[in-house]
Amino acid sequence: MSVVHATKDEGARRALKEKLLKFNCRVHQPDEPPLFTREPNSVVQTVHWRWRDLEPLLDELGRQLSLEPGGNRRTLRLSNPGLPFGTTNTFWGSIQVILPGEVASNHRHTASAFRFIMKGGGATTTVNGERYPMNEGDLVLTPSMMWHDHEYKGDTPMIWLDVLDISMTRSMSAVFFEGSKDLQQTVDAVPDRSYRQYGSGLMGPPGAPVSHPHNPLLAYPKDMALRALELASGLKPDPFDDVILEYRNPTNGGPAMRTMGMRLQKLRAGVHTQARRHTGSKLYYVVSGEGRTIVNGRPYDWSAGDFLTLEPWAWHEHHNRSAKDAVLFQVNDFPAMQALGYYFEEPLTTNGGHQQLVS
Ligand code: GTQ
Ligand code: FE2
Repeated sequence: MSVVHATKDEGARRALKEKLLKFNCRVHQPDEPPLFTREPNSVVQTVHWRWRDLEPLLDELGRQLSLEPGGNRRTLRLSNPGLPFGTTNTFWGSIQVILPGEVASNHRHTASAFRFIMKGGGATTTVNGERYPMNEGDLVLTPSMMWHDHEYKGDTPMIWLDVLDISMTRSMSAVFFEGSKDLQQTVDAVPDRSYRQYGSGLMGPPGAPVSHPHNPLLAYPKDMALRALELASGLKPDPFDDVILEYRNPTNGGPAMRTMGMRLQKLRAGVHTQARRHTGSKLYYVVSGEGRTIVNGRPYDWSAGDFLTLEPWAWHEHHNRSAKDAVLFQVNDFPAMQALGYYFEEPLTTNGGHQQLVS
C-alpha cells in the first residue's frame, strides 16, 4: 500500500505519527509492515509434531499432572510458534490424557469442540445429557454451549484429540465459560438419542425440519466412517486428496460443525496427489500408515500418530511412497471461511501439478 501522507521530512513524519497516536489515529507509515498484502501472509507456521516426541511427553503429563480438584482437564496443546496461543489462527488442537477412574467435570463454553479418539477406549462423554462411547477412531461433537463431562473407568491411560475453535471465539471476544456445581450431568433415559435418530445418515425422524443449521447428530463412530471411506475408494479419486469424505450434518448435507470441518482421507499406497493451496487452516492427524506431505517445497515425512498443521495459502501435495494405504483425519476452518466468503483455492498448474523441492 502506498504512503498516504506527503510529508517528506523524516523528523516531521515521526512528529506527525506521534501526534496522531495521541488521538488514537494513524496514517500508514513507510516503516510499518504492509497490511493489504497481495496474497495471504500469515504468522501461522507449518508445524510437524511427531508421535515419537509426543508419546513420552503425554506419558510424563499423565504421571506429573493431577486433575484439578473438581476434575478439570489434563491437555497437551499443539502450540504454533508463530502464535501467542493456538494451533492455527482459528482453532487449537490439544491432546487430552485421562487416567483410570477420572472424571473431567461438567462445564460449557461458547467455543465449539469435538473429540477424535487417538488411543484406547472405554471412556464416555456426556453432551447435554446424552452419553456417547469414546473408542479409538470415533468422533464426538460438543457444539457451542452444550454441557459436557467425560468419564473413564478403564485400566490404562487413554488419549484423544480435542479441537476447539477458541482462537476464533477469542478474536471475536465471544468467549463465555460456565462451570457446574455438579461434577457430572444426569444422563438422559435415552442416553444416545441423536445417534438413534440420525446416526444412519440416511434415515431420520419424519416431520423434523428439513435443514437444521445446528447439527442434531453428536457422534460419528469409527466403523461407520471407515465403511464409508471403503465405499468411496471405488470412486474416481480426487486429484488433490485421493479418497476423502467429509463428516456431514445429516439434515442438510453440510459440514458437521458450523465453524470447523472434519474429514477422513485415505491416501492409497503409491499415490502422489496434485498440489493446491487454499485460504484457511488445517490440521492433519495420521490415523494409520505413513507418507509425505510437501508444503511450500519442503517434505514432511509422517507416520501414525503424527500431526501436521499447514500455514494458510501454502502449496501442499501428498505422496504415499509406502506399500500400504495411509489414513488421515483432518480438521479445517473451511465452514467458517466459506460462511464469510473468504475461502479461496488454487491448483498448481506448472510442472505437472507437483512442487519442486527446495533444498
Ligand atoms: O474436554 O472440555 O482440550 O474445555 C480444552 C478445553 C478440552 C474439554 C480441551 C476443554 C476441553
Ligand atoms: Fe470443554
